[in-house]
Amino acid sequence: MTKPASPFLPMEYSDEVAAAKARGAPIVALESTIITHGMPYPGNLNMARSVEAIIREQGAVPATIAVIHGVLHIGLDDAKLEELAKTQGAMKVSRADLAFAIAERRTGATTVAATMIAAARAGIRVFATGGIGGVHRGAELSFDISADLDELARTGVIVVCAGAKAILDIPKTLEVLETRGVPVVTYDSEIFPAFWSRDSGLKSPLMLNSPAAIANFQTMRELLGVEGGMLVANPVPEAAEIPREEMEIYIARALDNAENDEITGKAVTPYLLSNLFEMTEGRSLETNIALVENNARLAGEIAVALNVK
Ligand code: PSU
Ligand code: MN
Repeated sequence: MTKPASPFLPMEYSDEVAAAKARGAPIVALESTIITHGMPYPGNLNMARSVEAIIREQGAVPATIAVIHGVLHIGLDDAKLEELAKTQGAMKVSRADLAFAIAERRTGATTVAATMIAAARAGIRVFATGGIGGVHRGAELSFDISADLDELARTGVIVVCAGAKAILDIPKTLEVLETRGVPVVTYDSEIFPAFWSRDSGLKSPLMLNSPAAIANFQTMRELLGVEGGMLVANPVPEAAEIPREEMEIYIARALDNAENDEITGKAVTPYLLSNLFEMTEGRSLETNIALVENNARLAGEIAVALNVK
C-alpha cells in the first residue's frame, strides 16, 4: 500500500528574497491589499515599485506578499507584481481566509493581518504598510473591528504604518491595542498620526526617535518572552499631509455615502478609500503614496538595525 503524500504548504520565495535569506540579509515584508484594493491602476503599480526600490536603497530586501493561483508568494518579481496590480477581483485575505485562498487555489491580496502571518512564517521581522485596519466608527453597533489588531497582539512582527486611517475611530483603536498589549510607538513625535495627517489629536502611548532604539525595544520584548508584534507609527511627511480638519469633511461625506450604499464588512475600507480619492481629486492618493514610501524607508532602517548584533 502506498502512503498518501503528506500535505505541504505551497509557498514560494522570489529569487531575490531566497538569496537574502541565504545570506542573512535584512528583509522587509510588504502587503498586497493596498495594491489590489487600496489604489487604482497604474498608481498602485508605481507605488509598489517605488516602495521596493526605497527598501533596497536602505540595504534591505523587499518581500511583497500575496497568494497567486494558490501559491503563497514571499517576494514578487516585477512581472508578478505587474500582473497582481492589474488583477481585477482578487480576494482580500486576512487571518480567516488566507489558508482558504491557498487551499482553493485562488488569487488573494494579503491584508496587514495575513501579511504578518506570512512574514512570521518566512522569518521576516519587519513589515511596512500605509495604515492598519482598526476599530471602525460606529463599531458599538456594527462590531466592525479589523483582524489587524488581534494579529498585532499575537504575531511577532514590527509593523510600520502612518497611524490608523482617519476613517476609523482612532481613540477606540488605541484602546483595543492597549488592552491586547500591543506597544504603539510613534517615530520622532509625541503625537499619534492619523494617516493623511500628522496629528490625530491624541498623544502617542510611546515615542522613540531612532531605528536602532525601535529594534532594541523589540529585541528586549523577545528576550522577555512577550509575544506579539509592535506598531510603529510614522507621521506622513509635512509636505504631503492633508490637515485633519480638511480630511474630516471628506471623511464625513464618504461615511454617509457608504451608509447610503449599504457597504459592510471587507468592502468598507476599499470603498471609503476610493471615495476619498475621488473627492480630493487624487490628492489623498498622492498623500497615501508618500506615506507608504516614508514607511518603507523607516522599515528598511529598522530591518538593518535588527540585523546589527
Ligand atoms: N493601508 C493602506 N491602504 C489599504 C490598507 C492599508 O494604505 O488598503 C488595507 C490593509 O491591507 C489593511 C486593510 O489590513 O486595509 C484593513 O482592512 P479592514 O479594515 O477590512 O480590516
Ligand atoms: Mn472590517
